[in-house]
Amino acid sequence: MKIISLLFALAFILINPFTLLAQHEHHQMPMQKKDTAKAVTNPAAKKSTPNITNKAVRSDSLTDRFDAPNWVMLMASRKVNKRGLFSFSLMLSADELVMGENGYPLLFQSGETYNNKPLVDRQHPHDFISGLSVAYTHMFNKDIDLTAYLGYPGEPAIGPPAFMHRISSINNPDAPLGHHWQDATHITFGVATLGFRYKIMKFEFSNFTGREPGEDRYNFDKPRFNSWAYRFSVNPTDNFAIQFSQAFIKSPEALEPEENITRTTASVLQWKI
Ligand SMILES: [Cu+2]
Repeated sequence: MKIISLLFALAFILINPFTLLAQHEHHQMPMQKKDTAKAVTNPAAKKSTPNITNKAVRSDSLTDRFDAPNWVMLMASRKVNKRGLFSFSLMLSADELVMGENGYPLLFQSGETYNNKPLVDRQHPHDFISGLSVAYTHMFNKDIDLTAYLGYPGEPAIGPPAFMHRISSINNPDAPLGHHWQDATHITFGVATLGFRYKIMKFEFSNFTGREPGEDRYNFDKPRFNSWAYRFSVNPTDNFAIQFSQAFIKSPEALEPEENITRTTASVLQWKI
């Protein structure tokens, strides 16, 4: 296949020494020690103080405190006849290689597991192959086109673009705290989406695998195609994107396989560079 345009959308490894430093200072703060001492000497406080700390975050191991989320994305597209566009995308992440199997420290973050326990105050590493997809768009006229998309893994039509594709991640590559609830579906092993665009509006419908990626970040999880989603978006100007979406996700969490989730999201993105 002749690739006529090859685009590196994001190609960086971001190491954030300030986060490391902040974690370190926090750990060393004398105030912290004083508070802990108080809590221990006052039995009432001891009983009522919930354990909101995460051992892993406060551990002295340097690897547990290392924060360097990273990803690289490759996109290629090719015109097919006069009205078609074929595109391919690949997204790779060396999160696990760089930061280990339990990801990086992120206060109040949750989502996915490490050694079959929920991750708390940490962001899980992303899969080595975080995206591998093909899409075909057929233009009927300048106002109307139809897109078919297949991803393994890929991103179903739920929510705003995942945080790593948002412009805000250029300055802050750490996952936002809403990641697990809002756009965690961006790595889904098995997605098929149909999208219909009319002028500035787009309607998409996805069939996908509900289960989130497993702890093995180097494999391809089993495709199940047991969940559904739709998204309605409007892009009124070049720097405004509005969407409303709903997803019916079957058994997303490995630790709570009986639970299904209906996720409803609405977002407005505005950017300026
Ligand atoms: Cu993610």
